[in-house]
Amino acid sequence: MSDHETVPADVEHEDEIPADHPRYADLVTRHRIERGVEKGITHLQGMHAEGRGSAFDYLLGEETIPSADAAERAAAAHLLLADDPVLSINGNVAALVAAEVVDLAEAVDADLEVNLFNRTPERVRAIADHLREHGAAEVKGIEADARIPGLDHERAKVDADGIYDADVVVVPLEDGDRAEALDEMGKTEIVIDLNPLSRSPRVADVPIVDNVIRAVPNITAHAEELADEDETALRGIVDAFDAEAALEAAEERIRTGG
Ligand code: PTJ
Repeated sequence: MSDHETVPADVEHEDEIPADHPRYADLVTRHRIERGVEKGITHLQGMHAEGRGSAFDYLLGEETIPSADAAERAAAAHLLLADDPVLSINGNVAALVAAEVVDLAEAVDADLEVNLFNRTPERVRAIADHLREHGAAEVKGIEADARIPGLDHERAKVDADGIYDADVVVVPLEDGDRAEALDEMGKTEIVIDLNPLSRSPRVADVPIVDNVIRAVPNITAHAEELADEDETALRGIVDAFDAEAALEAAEERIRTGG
């Protein structure tokens, strides 16, 4: 006999998943991704991405490790210092943390921009509507009137007054090509990715090896706590962060559990 309730065979709403289930967080995540696919927000490939991510998360202990928390604090400091920060939103991010990215955008005065690997006008619209349903006042990325140089796929399509002009960009679940191209453009990149060996966190100024579900609200919490700090204090946090050490700590945790 298990000591928790069983999960219904067909979950209509995530409230039906018993909160005391040992795999609760993972079940909620899977459910949100499935719903995202059904609503036309998430690409089918987003399910593969989530599967890969959850394997890394399992090995991390499904918690925000200290080096990730430090990265999230450094990310908050970068965003507060930025002139034109942008949060890049894809189909997985919209399905998993729509309300949370809207909160973060408000906390650091950033724009939200839809940017998709598998871009179609229908998905761009569905994601923008979904973000608005969760409180976003304005969503960029629909016009896509500029291109990231050196990229020949759909992720090159950006707004001239959005990602193209941004000084700091948060790119969760990014593909390596665009991460490198944004780096080439001289932008400060904050990448959220559970795989520390992936190319995107490796080119990031701030690699956050954590689940986007925990990372986004934690960046917001740090931003709220740091909101009254002056520029010197924020610069101190940014300068003290060591990206290489953060990647090494995450890899160590995944490989050895330590
Ligand atoms: O919505 P689109 O069309 O832009 O497509 C989005 C996906 C995610 C399908 C696309 O960007 C893609 O195929 O990405 P990859 O190459 O599979 O990379 C996704 C990375 O995110 C992998 O390194 C995963 O380990 C990681 N990942 C998956 N789920 C999470 C995650 N990282 C943080 N939190 C997660 N929940």
